[in-house]
Amino acid sequence: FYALYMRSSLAKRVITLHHSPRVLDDNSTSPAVSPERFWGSYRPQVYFGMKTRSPRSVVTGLMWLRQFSEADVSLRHTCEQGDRLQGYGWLMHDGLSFGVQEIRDGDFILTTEFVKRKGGEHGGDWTWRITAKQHSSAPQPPVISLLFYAAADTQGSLQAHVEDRNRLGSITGSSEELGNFKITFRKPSAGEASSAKYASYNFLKTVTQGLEKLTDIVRNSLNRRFVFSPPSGEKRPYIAVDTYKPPHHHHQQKHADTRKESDFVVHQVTVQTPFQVEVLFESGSFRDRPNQLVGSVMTEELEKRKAAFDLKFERTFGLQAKGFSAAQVKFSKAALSNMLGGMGYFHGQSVVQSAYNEYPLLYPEGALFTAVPSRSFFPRGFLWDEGFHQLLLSKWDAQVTREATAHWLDLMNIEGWIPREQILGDEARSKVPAEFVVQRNENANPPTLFLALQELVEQLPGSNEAAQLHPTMPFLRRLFPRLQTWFEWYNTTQAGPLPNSYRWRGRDKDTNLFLNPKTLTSGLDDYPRASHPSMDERHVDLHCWMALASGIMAQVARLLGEPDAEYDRTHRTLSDNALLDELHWSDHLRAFADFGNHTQAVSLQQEKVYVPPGQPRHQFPVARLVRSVRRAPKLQYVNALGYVSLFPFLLHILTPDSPRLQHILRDLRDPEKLWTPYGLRSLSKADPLYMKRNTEHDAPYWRGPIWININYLAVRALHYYGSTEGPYRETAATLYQELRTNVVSNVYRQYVETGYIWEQYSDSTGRGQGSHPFTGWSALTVLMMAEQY
Ligand code: 6A9
Repeated sequence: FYALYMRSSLAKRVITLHHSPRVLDDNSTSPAVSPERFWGSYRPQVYFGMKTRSPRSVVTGLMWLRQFSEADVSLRHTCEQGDRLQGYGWLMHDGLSFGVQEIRDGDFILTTEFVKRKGGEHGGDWTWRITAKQHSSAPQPPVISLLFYAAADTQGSLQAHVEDRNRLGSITGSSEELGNFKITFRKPSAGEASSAKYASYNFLKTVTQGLEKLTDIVRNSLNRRFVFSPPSGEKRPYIAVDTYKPPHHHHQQKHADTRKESDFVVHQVTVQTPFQVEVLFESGSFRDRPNQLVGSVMTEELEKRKAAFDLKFERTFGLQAKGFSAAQVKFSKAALSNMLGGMGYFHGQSVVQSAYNEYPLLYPEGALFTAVPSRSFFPRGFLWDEGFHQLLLSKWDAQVTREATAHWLDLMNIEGWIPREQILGDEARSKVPAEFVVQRNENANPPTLFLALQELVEQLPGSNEAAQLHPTMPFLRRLFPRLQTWFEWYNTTQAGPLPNSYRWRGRDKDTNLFLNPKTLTSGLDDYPRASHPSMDERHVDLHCWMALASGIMAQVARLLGEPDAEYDRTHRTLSDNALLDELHWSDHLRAFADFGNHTQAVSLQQEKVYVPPGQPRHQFPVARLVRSVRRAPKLQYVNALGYVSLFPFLLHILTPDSPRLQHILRDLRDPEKLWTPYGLRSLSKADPLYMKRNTEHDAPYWRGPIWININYLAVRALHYYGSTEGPYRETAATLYQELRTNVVSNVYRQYVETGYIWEQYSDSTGRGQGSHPFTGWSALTVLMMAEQY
C-alpha cells in the first residue's frame, strides 16, 4: 500500500504547481490593471487578428481570397508556408498601441493597420484599416474578398445586424471581460477621401465548437452562386460564404465533439483593387469619445504613431546615426516589429509525463504571454527561444520582458521544472503532430531567460537608491523564490557524473536508428554528442549555461539583500578555467568538448533483410537505414567541432588571458572549419558528421547551417574580448567587425531577395532555409546592427 501511495503522490508532483506566490497577480492582465495591453495582435498564428489578454477571449480576425483566379480557391487565414506568399509581416508595431503590416499575395498587396484608443473600463476601442493595391501590372486589377470575423470562445455572445439584404453592418456583443461592444464594418472606398466603391456583400452567422475550426467552417460554406456585377463591367459569378449548417451529430459518431458551441459571425466584402476599408471596435463603457476613429481621424492617429515609432526606434537603436541606409533601417524595424507583433497570449494545459505516470497527464491551466519563433510553423512559446527574444524586446520595452518572464516562471511546477515547448489551447494543439505534444519533466532546455534577466539588471540605475525604486526590483523580488527553485532544478536533475559537471537528460533512446542520437533538450537537436548516450556523459554547453546562471543568481540575490554566498561559490567554481580544462578540454582535439561513451566510426546503412531462397524479394519489407558501428565506443572526448566547443567563449567563461582563446579564434576564422562569408556554421566542415542526415527522414539541422542566436552570442563575445585587456584583444576586435558585417549583410540581403527572415542560413550559399518568417532569434540581427550587447 505504501509503495502504491508513494507512487501516486509522486505521479502528482509533475502537475503540482510551485507553491510560492505567483509573480503575476491574478488580475494582472485584466483591463482594470493593464488597459493599454488588453487588446493586441496576440494571435501570431493568423495573418491578421486581435484578441484580449484573457483566458477565453472573443477573437477577431481577417481571412481573404482572390476572386476569378484560374487556380483553386485560395482562402488565406492562418499563416501557412504552403500559401507561398511573397512576404508578410509587421513593418511597424510598438507592441502596445498600433501596427502596420504588409502582405504580398500574388498580384496584390494588402496593408493591414490597427490603432488602439484608450477609454472606458474594458480596454478601449480600436480601428482596423485594410488597404488593397494591385501589385503587378496585370491587365485587370484583381477583385478581392475580405472576410472579417468575430468568434466567441465558450463565453460571451455575438449578434449580427444586417442592413440592405446581404450586408452585415455591424456586430454587437458582450463577454465577461469586454462588457458590451460594437464592431462596425464601414463601406470600402477607393482611398481615404474618395467616394464609395462598388462592392458585393455576404455574411455568415453560425456557431463553432472551437477556434481551430474557423477556417474549415468558412471553407465549407463557400458557394459560387453569387454574381459580381459592377456598373461598368461584365457580370461574373464569385465565391462567397453561404448559410452554413453545423454538421449533425449522429448517434453512430462515437467521438462527436461535445464542446460548447460559440457564436461565429463573418462579414464578407468583395471589391476590386485599389480600395480601403475600415472596421471599428467600440467598447460600450467608453462613453465620452470625442469622435469616431475613422477616415481622416484614423489617418492622423496613424501618422502620429508612426512618427513616434520612428523616433523611439532611432533613440533606442541609433541605426541612422550609424550610417545604415533607409532600406536597412526599414528591414531592422520590420525585424523588431514582427517579433513584437508576433507576441501571443495563450491559455490552456500542457500534456506532461514523468517516470511515475503510466499515461500523460494534463498540466494545470495556465496563461502564457510570449514571443514566438515563427508565426507560420511554430506559433507558440519555446523556453530557450524566449530568452533570446527578450534580449531584443528588453531594449524596446522592459515591461514586456518582465511580463513575459513572469508568465514563464509562473508555469513552473513544484519540482522547479518548466515545460520546454508550450502547446496551450486547442488552436495551438491543432498545429502540432501528436508525437510532439507530450512534455517530460526530466527534460531541460537552456536557461536563457537568465540572459534577459542580466540585461534587466544592467538597465538598473547605477546608484543603489535609484535602483531600489525601479520597477524591475519588485519584479525580481517576486521572481526570486521561483528562480531559486529553477536554478536548483537544473543543478540537481541535470548533474553530471563528476562533481561540478552537467549532463543533458532526454537524449534519444533508440540508439541504433540514428546516426547520432539527438539531444533536443539542449536546443541544438542533432548536434553531434557522444555516440552512445550514457550516465558517463558530461556536456560543456550545459556547464557554461550553469556558470552563467549561477553568476546572475548571485547578482540578483545581492540586489535583493538575500544570501548570495552559495551562488557566488558555484559561479566561481564553474567559471574556474582550470576546472573547465579538466572536465572539457581535449588536448588531442585542441578544443573544448563533451565527454562520453563515444566512437566516431558510425554510419547509416541499409538494414539487411533476410529473404529465404526462392522467395520473391518484393514480399519482404523495404530495408531501412540503421546505424552500423564499426569500432566499439569507449569513454573519451567527443570529436565534434562547432557551436558546442565555443560555449566557454560564447558565454564569456574564459578569462581574457586564456590561451584557449587562441585556438578558438583560429578555428572560428578557418573557412575549412567554422567561418563562412555569411556567419559561423554550426558544425565544422571538417567534422565527420558535417551535413550528414540523422536518419533517412531527418535532414541535417545543427550540422552545418548558420543559426543567428549562436552567431549573436559569438559577435557579442568577440565584442567583449575585443574590448577587454588581454593578448587576443586585437584579433577578437578584428574578427568582431568581420563577423558582424557578414551576418548582418546576409540576413539583410536574404530579406530583400526573398521577403523573409529565416530560421537558418545555408553555410554554402547564405540562402535562408527552414521555417519562415522566423523573427524569433534571427531578429537579433537588430542588436548586432545597433552593437548593443
Ligand atoms: C515540431 C512541427 C507543423 C528547433 O525555434 C523552436 C525550436 C528551437 O527551440 C530549437 O532549438 N526549433 C530548434 O532546434 C523548432 C522546433 C519545432 C518542433 C515542433 C512540430 C509542427 O509543424
